[in-house]
This record gives sequence, structure tokens and C-alpha cells, in this order.
Amino acid sequence: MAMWTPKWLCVALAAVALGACGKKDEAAGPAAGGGTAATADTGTLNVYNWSDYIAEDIVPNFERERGVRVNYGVFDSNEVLEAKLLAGASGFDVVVPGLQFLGRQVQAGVFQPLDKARLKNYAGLDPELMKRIAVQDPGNQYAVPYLWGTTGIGYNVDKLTAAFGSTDIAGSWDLVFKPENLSKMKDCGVMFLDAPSEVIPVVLNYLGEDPNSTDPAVIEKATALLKTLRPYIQSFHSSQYIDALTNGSACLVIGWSGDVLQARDRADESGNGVKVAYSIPKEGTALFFDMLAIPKDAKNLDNAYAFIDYLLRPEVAAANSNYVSYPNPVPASLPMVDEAIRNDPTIYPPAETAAKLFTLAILPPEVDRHYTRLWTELKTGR
Ligand code: N2P
Repeated sequence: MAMWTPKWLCVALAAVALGACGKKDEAAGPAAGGGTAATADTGTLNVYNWSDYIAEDIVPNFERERGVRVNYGVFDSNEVLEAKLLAGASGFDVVVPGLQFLGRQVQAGVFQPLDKARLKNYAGLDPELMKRIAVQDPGNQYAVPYLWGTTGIGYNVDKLTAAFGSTDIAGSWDLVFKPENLSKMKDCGVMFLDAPSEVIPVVLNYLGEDPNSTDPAVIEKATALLKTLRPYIQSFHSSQYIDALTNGSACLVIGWSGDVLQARDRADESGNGVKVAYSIPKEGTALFFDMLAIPKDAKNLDNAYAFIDYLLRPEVAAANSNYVSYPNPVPASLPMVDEAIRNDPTIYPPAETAAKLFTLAILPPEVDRHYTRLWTELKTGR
């Protein structure tokens, strides 16, 4: 099997669990039993996934092949998904939390263990990646990876050049986190992800702190900095920035890699002359893994497994990566992934960039509450 998982992934995940890389996965046990009882699927499947996160023909193709109707809902934040899952009876059969959120939701009893015997494409998942993911989902019991990526800077090439003479400054978080720089972009539209769970760690990392610190005094250093930037931030939103970058109504965002690249592609295709680019700043940033999981009370288990298995087919995974510009976890898909994507260092970061990427840790509830309070204060300008 072609090994595509770069060594740096080990470095990134080792940041949250030292020693996990390169060792036998001691936490891995036998495949978890997900219950083999017959299910009474209703001929439907209820999927709740991130917006702008699937190639447009995947769901219709699956519906045709399987003869089911898919109710496909979208969200744009882990926080929103988590609120629904923790409230219970979500009605979803397949959901896609970020790994660190999944870890906490597993502890809260939200998911059923996956019966890997029902996923014939499970063996095609990259074993190195799975070992690394097992740091937060021991034994890979509850989820399989869907897609992954980074949190970085999206920008309008011409507006940035007009303000700074070149786009070089996009190589550093200084562009966003120094008020004197951000203020120069205010008039053309600055948007931040509405995701405290990612933006706060990214700021802490920029400040030279542990991005996963649980120390309230350390965490408040990040929000103190963010408050100095607040006058220059037009809005906080985790999906509208794609359109805003595309049509030129935003010129600088903290956003997710594939989303910014989709904006770039949409602008190119529209011929509107807007040039969008994405940067992974040199100080490093967060690496995320979004995970496919089945809630405990899912009603359409057979369809849920069939859908997850479908997504793991190499040709489907490749089509997905080609469309959304996020890497997938199926090595056999790689030859079918467009060269422009495979060779894009902002999608598949080279080792020196990757060494600076960090993984987000599972936050204890009290830290999460602190994040939420600080974030509300920031957004409301208190
Ligand atoms: C898709 C964003 C998914 C990446 N629009 C964040 N987990």
C-alpha cells in the first residue's frame, strides 16, 4: 500500500500525546462489536455534515445505487453539532465531528462503537493515520476519518498587494494578529471563523503558548489579543466567508484550507477577476480531522454503514478531494486525485510546514465553558 501519511503527522499528534507515534498502538483492541442485530431501516438515511464538504454528485449517486433517500443537513461549527448531539434524539444516522470533539462526545456516550466488519473498505484506510487518530479515539473504536485540513489565512491577492506592496505578509499570522496590519484590511472586509475551539488555540500558538493550555490565565492572553483586533473584524462566521471571498466582499479571513481554495476556484470559474489564495502561516496552525460516526440512537444503521463504506471507496474519496480540496484518508485514492491538488503544499503540507502544525486536544468541560464565555464577550464587544 502506498504510504502517503507524512512523518510530520506524527509530530503534530505527538504534541497531544507524547510517545504515541512510532509505537504499537497499545490501546487498540479487537474490533469493537457494534451489535449485529437486524435493523429496521426506513429507506432513508439522515446525514449531518459540514457545509461545502462533499462533491455534489456523491449523495445522488449513493441514493441511486442504494435505493434510499438521504436527508442531508449541514452545519458549520463543531459547537452547533455538539449541542444537537448532547441534547439527544438528534435523529441523525451519520455525523461528522472534529476529532477532539468526537473524543469528548464519546466520553459523553453519544456514539455507538463501529462494527468494522460492516465496512468492507475499512482496510483501505491509511494505517499510520489511524494509529495517530487512535490517540483521541482509542482503538479507533468509534469513528473513521472523512477529510482533514488546516486553519489558516484566506486573502484577496490584489487587496493584500495594494495594502502591503506584496502578498509576503500572508506567510505570517502577524498579518492578522497585529492590529496595525489588520486595520489596513478593515475596509475591504475581515471575517474570522466563529469557532473559539480553533481560533483561541491558533492565537495561543502564535503567542508562543501551549495551544491546548487549560490554564485560564493563559487562555485569556488569547482573548486579550483578539479584543485589540475586534474593531477591524467585520463578522464572525464559519461558512459565509467562501462566498464573501469569491465575490470580493471579504478580503481577509481566518478560514479552513479547502473552503478558501473552493472560493479561489469559484472566483476563477466565474471570471469575475477576483484572485483568492490560502496560506498556512509560518508560526504554525491547527490541523483538524473530521470523523464519520454513528449516534447511539441511529435508526438506519444498515444505510449508515453503507454510506460510510461508500465514502471510503477510493474513487469516491478521490472525487470528493478533487471537489472540496481537502485530503482524504484512503491511500488508494491518491492516483485519482488531481495532480494540482496532490502537489499543492497548502493542501498536502510539506514536512517543514507540517512540523509546525498542532493537533487540538479534547477540552475538559470547564475549559470549554470558559472558551464560550470569552468568545461571547469578544463577539459582543464587551
Ligand atoms: C467545511 C469545513 C470543514 C472543516 N466547510 C472544518 N472542520
